[in-house]
Amino acid sequence: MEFSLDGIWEMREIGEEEWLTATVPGSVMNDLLTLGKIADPFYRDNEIEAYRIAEKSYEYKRSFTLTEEFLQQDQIILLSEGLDTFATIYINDKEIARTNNMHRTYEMDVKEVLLQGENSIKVQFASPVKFIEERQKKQPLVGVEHAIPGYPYARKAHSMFGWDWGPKIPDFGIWRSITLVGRNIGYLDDVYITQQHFENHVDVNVRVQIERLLEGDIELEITVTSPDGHISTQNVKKAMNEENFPFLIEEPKLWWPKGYGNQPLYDIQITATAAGKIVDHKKYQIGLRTIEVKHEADQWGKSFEFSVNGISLFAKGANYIPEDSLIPRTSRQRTERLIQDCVEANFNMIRIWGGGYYPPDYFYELCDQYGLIVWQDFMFACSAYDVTKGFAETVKQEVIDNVKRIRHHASLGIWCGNNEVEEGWEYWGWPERSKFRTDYIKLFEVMLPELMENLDPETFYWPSSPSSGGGFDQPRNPDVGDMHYWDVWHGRKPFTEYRKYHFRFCSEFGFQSFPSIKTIETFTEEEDRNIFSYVMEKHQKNDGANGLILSYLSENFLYPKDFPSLLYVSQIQQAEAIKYGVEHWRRNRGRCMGSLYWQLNDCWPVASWSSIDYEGRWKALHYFAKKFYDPILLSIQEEGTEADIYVTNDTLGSKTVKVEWKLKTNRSRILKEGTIVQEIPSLTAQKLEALSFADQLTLAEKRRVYLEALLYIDGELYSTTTVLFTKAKHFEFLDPQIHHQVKETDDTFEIELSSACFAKYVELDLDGADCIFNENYFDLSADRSKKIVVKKESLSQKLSSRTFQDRLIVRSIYNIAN
Ligand code: BMA
Repeated sequence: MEFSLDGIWEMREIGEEEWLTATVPGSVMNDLLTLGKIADPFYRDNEIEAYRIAEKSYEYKRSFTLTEEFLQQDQIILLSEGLDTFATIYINDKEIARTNNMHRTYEMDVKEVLLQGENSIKVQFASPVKFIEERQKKQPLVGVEHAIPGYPYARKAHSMFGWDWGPKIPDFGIWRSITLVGRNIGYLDDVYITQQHFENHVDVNVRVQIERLLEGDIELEITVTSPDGHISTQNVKKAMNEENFPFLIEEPKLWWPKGYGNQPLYDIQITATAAGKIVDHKKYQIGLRTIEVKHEADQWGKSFEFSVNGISLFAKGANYIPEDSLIPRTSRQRTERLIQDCVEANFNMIRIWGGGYYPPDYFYELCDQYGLIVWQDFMFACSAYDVTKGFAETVKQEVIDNVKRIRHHASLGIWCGNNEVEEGWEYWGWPERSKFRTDYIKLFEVMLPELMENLDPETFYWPSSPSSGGGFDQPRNPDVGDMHYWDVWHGRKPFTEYRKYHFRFCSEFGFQSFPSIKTIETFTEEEDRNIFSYVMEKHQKNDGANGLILSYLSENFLYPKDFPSLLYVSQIQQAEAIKYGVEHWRRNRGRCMGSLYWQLNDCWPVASWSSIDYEGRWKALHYFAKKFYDPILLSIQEEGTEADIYVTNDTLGSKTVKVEWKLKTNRSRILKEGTIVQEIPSLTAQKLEALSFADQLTLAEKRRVYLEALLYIDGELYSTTTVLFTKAKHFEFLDPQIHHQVKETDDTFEIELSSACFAKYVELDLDGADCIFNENYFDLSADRSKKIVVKKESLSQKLSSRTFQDRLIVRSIYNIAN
């Protein structure tokens, strides 16, 4: 029997008189915000006020009534799935436990203190800020400069203390469910599901461990239900403390990441019964697949590639950070939207970055269901750690809790010790001779791998990202292991630098932009809307980076005429930068086998590296990602007056493609053209043609001429791309006079667009509403119209054809200065 303690509680600052209404799971700041006691911490500079709350301590309480029957259970535990972070728990005024780790699941035996009838529970939370400040004063630890110093002391999402994209508002509270769980006779302590793949079948083994509370027979029943509803069952009448149930699955339906096949899932249910009564029950969903990470010596160095069911794939995705600085605002629904946005942009992987928290179960369920491979960091990032006995113990428990919770998921592809800690020790000027450097090895190269050997030997463990395999052995070696490349952006180099490298797997690289004007409007007043204003700088956590965006703009684009144009062109620039890198690495498929750009999402409205802003709006980069991550990619590598045309085929079948190329003037008059038909074998990148336009591209013509390529598959136009031979700021764009017309069907709006001459980066947006266009920030040639489709279900509000048409805003690069 269970008794949920979720729901309405009361809370107050410790020392205050008045109790306020609170919600559990929840958080201090979210409760205060709901009550109107604080203003929205994301608005203007309200972050400062919100931070003050984290300097105080709060307490939560509620009462609850238990029956005699409930109390008669053999064991009763208080199951706390998430206490953030420094909590002391009292039941009926007796102290039960103290906690210090947000990432842990705590089980406390509380039967002795519970009463029949009315009971009370109180949870006191000490200020997280005070805790780290005191520790840091005694013994400073290095970490990132954007966070409150001392944050590595707390097993609490680092980025809650501030990051170079996140505010310093370390919220706290009972952040996940809290339940009284009664147990009788025995319970399912651990279930471990493994699979072994053979030519025509898969052996699935379900290992069940039982914890006994009393003597007596426990019967176990295990049911495996295949995706087509076929059920197989096994049971044992008198279970031992450990039992193994092997299932032979013939004609297995394999799970594939998005782009390679379907995501069939098998249900596994385990029921424990004693004397005819169910005493425990657990259920899991698994996918039948193998995921290996190949890290092997080859002619370039040492590979880093994911192989699923024996197929080596190019990983395409981005880095995920916590979805909201106020965690209670997150939901399955919101995450599902984000995961859908990922698969829509042709991702097959998502990296859960180590500076946040381990996502809830539904995150992994959605990744299983939609076909995203999860790169899972353990929650350590960019800092030194003091591995005391106590620290090691709580981390060990945290690892056990989370690995056991997550390891059965089909989507789980890799466990990674940390984000950039090995790199920090090697390159960031941290003290050479330090106990903490030794602690690094202890934690990430001894303790974690040992634990993983036990808990999840089937999933690849990688000590750090980036790494070349560990031991401080050149973690930034571009030819070995994975790589974080930040010379573009933090190193202020132009994004053309990306082409100088053939990383084996680029797990981080990024470029900033501003969010949509509609998002900026949510946290600013009219007078704030200038990128160097106090408020805009408060919403830029990478110091001086609004200037850096502008500095990069000066290299590439004309000076924008107003604030909205600046936002727009900042997004174009970001999209072009990342595309420049990804297309290059995909052209070098085989040597490079992965690209995860920094970063997918935001945790509040901010200027950042994200491709989707806090309000869920797709930036230009996300639309570009959909194209540059397309399984079949047409790309042009231009250099001077040369242009090489490539097709990358990341599908499981070979493709016969036709590519037409046309050298055109800015009025879209064709100067030269050609056609290539070629077979592109599965999982390869091919150079189709090396073009040279030295004759056509005189200095003056360079500024008026573009190359367009069109890819046809089975006679249908599949995609198009264009390149300029000069920087966009120097190209002679003419007024394209874009004409558009909206047509309505049952579930869509279709926009037909045409232009009088070449139009680049055509942006569609809705005034006062949002939707997802099937394509955006595209180019228009004067000799061909284009149809863009909007599914009505993607609209943020219902619009008639008339209002859709009225609210549609169309602009292109020409408009930034005109
Ligand atoms: C990376 C990340 C983050 C950071 C980002 C942008 O290296 O791991 O720490 O937010 O760069 O600077």
